[in-house]
Amino acid sequence: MVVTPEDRRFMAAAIRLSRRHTGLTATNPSVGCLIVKDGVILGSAVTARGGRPHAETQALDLAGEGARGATAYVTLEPCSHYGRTPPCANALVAAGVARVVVCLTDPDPRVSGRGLTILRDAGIEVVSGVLEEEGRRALEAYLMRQMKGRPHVTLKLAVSADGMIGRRDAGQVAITGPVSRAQVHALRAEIDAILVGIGTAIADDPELTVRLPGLEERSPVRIVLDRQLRLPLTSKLVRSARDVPVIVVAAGSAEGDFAPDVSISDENLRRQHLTQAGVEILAADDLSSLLTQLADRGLSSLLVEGGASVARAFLDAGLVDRILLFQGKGVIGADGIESPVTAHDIPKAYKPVRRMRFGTDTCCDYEREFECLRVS
Ligand code: AOF
Ligand code: ZN
Repeated sequence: MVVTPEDRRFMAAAIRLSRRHTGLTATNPSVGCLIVKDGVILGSAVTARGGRPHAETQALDLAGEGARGATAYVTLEPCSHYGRTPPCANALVAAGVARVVVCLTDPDPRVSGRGLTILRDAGIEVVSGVLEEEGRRALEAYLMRQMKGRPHVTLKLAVSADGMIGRRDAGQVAITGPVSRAQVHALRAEIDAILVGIGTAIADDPELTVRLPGLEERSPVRIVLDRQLRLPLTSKLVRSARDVPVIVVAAGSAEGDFAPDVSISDENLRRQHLTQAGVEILAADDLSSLLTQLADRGLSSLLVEGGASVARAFLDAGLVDRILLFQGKGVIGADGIESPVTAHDIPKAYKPVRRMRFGTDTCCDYEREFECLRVS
C-alpha cells in the first residue's frame, strides 16, 4: 500500500474541511471528503449540519461522472450500514472510484471495518491510517463517545496573575481581555454542550451562548449542576431556554453527589416552574452518570466553564481530557477565589500541546493522552 506525499496533502485538506462542522453534526461526527483525479479536486464536502447527508455522497454528487477512476479521501471509514441514508461505502463503489484513502476506521459497531471490507471486496484499493494522529484529534470527541461512552471534556479556566478565577461576592470579574473572550466563544461554537455549577450561574448570571458575528446559531446545549433547583427564573439562562436548550441537573437519589437538601414540595414547585419556562430537568447521582446520559443523547463534547468546585470535581473524578488555561495579567488579591489549577501545578497526566497569546493574555492548551482512543 503506497502512501504518497500527495495523499497526505489531500488528507490534510479533508481534515481541515471536516473541522468546519465540528459541533454542528451531533450525533454524527463531522467528516471531510475529497474526490480527486489527476491532482484536481472534483468534489469536496463535509458532513451536513445535523449529521446528514454524510460527506461522501455530497462529494460524489459534486464530482458526478468524474468520480470514475478517482481517489476518495475520507477522514473516517465510509459507513456500511443502512441508517437514515444508504451506506457511503456502496455509493463509492457505485460511483466507480478506483482508490479510497481513509484516516481512521470507524468505531461505531454498525461499521467497524465493514465499510473498508465492502470497498476491498469491490476491487477498490483501500489505504487506511493516513494522517491518523491529526484525524484522531479532529474526531476525538466522537471517538470518546463511541469508545468510552462519555463526552470528551474540556475544562476552561481564566486565571489572574495571582492564581485566582474570580472575587468572592463580586459576580463576573474581568480576568482576561476581549481577544481571549472571543476565543472562548469560538470554542463554544465547536462543542455540543457547556456546563457550569449553580454558584457560577447565580453569581455571574451567564448566558453561555456564542456571541460572535455569524456564529450565533452555534450555541451549545447549556447545562447547570443545580441539585436544589435554585436556578432563578429571572436568570438569562432560563429566560433564553426556549431559544437555546438549558438542562438543569438535579439529584438522582438521596444518596448521590447532588442529593437535595430542600423539602420535596419545595422542589416540586421549582421543578414545575423551571419546566414551564422550557428548562429540561435531568436526574443524575454523580458526574459519571451525568456524562453517560449526555453521551446517550449523542452529545460528544462538553466544555466545563466553572466555577472552582465544579472544576475540582471534574478533575478529581478523572473526567477532564483537556485543560485550556487562560492567563490574564491582572491581580485579584485577598478576596480572590483560588483556581483549582494554575500553570505551576497542572497534574502530571496533562501535557502542554500549544501555547497561544491573545492580546495581553496567554493561553496554554494541555491534553491528556488516551491510548484507548487509538482505533487502528
Ligand atoms: C460516513 N460519512 O460523513 C459520517 C459518518 O445515523 P446515521 O445513519 O447518519 O449514521 C451515523 C453513523 O455514521 C455514525 O455513528 C458514524 O458511524 C457514521 N458517520 N459516516 O460515512 C459521514 N458522518
Ligand atoms: Zn456514510
